Amino acid sequence: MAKKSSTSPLNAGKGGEPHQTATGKPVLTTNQGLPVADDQNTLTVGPRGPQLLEDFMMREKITHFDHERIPERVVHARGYAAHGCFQAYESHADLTAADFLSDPKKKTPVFCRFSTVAGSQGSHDTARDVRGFAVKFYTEQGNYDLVGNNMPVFFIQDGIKFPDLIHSVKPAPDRAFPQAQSAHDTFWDFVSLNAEAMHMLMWIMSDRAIPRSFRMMEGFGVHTFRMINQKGESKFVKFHWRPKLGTFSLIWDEAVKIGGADPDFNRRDLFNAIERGDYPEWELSVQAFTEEQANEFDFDVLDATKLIPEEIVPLTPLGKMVLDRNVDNFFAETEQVAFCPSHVVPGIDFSNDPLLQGRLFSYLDTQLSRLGSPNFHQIPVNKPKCPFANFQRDGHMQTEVPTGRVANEPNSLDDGLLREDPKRGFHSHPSDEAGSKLRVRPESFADYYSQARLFYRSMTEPEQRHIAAGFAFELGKCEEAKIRTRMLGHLQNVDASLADVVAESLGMKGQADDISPRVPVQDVDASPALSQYAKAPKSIAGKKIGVLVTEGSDSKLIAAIRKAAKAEQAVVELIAPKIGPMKDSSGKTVHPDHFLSGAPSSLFDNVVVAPEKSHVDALLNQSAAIDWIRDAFGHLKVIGYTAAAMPLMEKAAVPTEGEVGVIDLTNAKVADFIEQAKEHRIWARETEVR
Ligand code: HDE
Repeated sequence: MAKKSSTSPLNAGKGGEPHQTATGKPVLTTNQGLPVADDQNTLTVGPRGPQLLEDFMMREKITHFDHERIPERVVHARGYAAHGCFQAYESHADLTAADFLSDPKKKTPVFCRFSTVAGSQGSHDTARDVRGFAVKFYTEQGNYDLVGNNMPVFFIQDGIKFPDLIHSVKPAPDRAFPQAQSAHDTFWDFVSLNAEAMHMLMWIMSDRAIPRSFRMMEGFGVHTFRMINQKGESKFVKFHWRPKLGTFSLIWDEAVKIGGADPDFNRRDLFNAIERGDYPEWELSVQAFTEEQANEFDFDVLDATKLIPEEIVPLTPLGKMVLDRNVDNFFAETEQVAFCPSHVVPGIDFSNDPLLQGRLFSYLDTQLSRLGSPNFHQIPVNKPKCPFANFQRDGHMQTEVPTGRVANEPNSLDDGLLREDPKRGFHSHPSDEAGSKLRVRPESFADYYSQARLFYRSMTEPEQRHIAAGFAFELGKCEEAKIRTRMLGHLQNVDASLADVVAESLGMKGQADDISPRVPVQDVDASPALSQYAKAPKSIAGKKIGVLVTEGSDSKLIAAIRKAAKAEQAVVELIAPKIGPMKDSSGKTVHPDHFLSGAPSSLFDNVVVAPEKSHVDALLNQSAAIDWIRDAFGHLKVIGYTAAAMPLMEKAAVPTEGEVGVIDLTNAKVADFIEQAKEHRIWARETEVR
């Protein structure tokens, strides 16, 4: 549907215009610029004879093809990105010397990549997983990478455990499955032996792990960072991204079905939104707090398994990011972008969070093996947009041509070039550090359950149901009973009612291991800000209404739905039994967006069933049509229907009499449908259908 402007495939050499054919078309050349006369046939001896090794053009082409792939990212392999821009609302110079945050007039280009963690590049978008949320700010003081996730905490407290965590969630090394899933023994064995994972497990079993759209996802820097102003005054900060559209998620059954129907669901959604000019936006905020405040908290801010409830430290909005341009080439940009948490600018510094410190090593290291050269910063997407220069030289794929006799510093031979600037340069915050060399976990990191409890108890009822169902589903996939009983033991420490529901679902009541928390579990006050549904905007902006139509469907109704949706910045797509053009009731030609069997209702946020009467019999015999309606009901969508659709509704066993969110469009106005759709889902229906 979306039109991406076609771009030139040419790599015209510096200053060179491509050769042209007699018809004015650019000429195909080899990588050396040699015009190619025949790209269809290999050089052979006679028309049916052996091929010649001499065919350098064929060898160049095949050799290049053979080397097209680079290692995929060891984690976050599957991702999707876009370009955009960040602008501060006002000067935050009191907080940080970072100039992109201190000048509200400055528009800083950004490149933002979203990703799943566990699956390989070809896995599906809707896997239950953390989503990466990585932003590269091309500031005038150098590139700043904020490499975060869509959840504010992490599984482990120390980077040395990261390879174990990732090995446990990746496919088992002997059998190479399951792909893109945490629902298996190795993962649950590992996390159940690492109680520090409990808080993150709550998030990963929650709806946050199956976002409706990248555009509807929060982002978090996770670690505690520092901000330092020009005067050298420092505060700790936690970064937050808030989507303008609100935070929304899929339902698990929907996510599973979308995984088959459209494995590219999230990336297609982002691409299409940007192509149609519906640019996604996020607000960047920080929770800023002093070291003295940090010392008062009953958790350690250096522990990445803990968050700071907004009720304790509210968010300070800093500015806005808008993504408004899709990449021109996926490999060149999205695949080759190299994020490193160590890419900071003056005014932003690290804390001693041991997980963050581990990351400071890992990302640069991984880029070297992934991109193959310490010159990866020269790849256009990684290149700073401000001037950069130093005496680092040579290496694989050096594409710059550094000039001059001198490549060392200090020097007295090359006066006038490249000197440090203590005023503008980066200074680490001079914090006092002293102590013995140790391999220990701080005692202040020992409370593994209180914030898991805080998260669970801050959820609305549907959110709690989904968390319990998530645990039951995943543990139900574990073959080893000892893993399930161990996890049930942990859940007892988090919340006994949650543990009971999960145990009941698994048929394992009374089988929890007895696990003693290292420190007493606290009953902390709930943090309503953690619930995505409690604060969900009543809006269908950015969402999709799917309308099931046939030949002769009511043109006025379709037009009314389109008009109402447009006013709310939502999208309407028509789904028909045949993809070819058809006529609506006014005789106008309509081009459906989807072919029914390829577009289950799980792809849409809300649906309308609007067939023309004489085509209903044919639909009654199509399971795709009946499943379409039944699933929409099961996925708690608002369903609009016409009188003609009644036999379909009956066959799908969807109640129509007095059922909330099931709306007869012959009696009600489309406006009522839209108003109900703004609720996102009819949660009250959930206990009836599941
Ligand atoms: Fe990463 N992580 N990570 N991670 N991470 C990578 O770097 C690593 C962690 C995150 O779109 C890798 O370029 C270690 C937390 C994102 O390109 C690698 C530890 C958070 C992305 C790596 C962590 C993240 C990565 C793989 C524990 C949220 C994708 C490819 C100390 C704050 C960036 C690459 C993109 C990617 C290591 C933990 C976010 C191997 C060792 C916590 C969004 O370097």
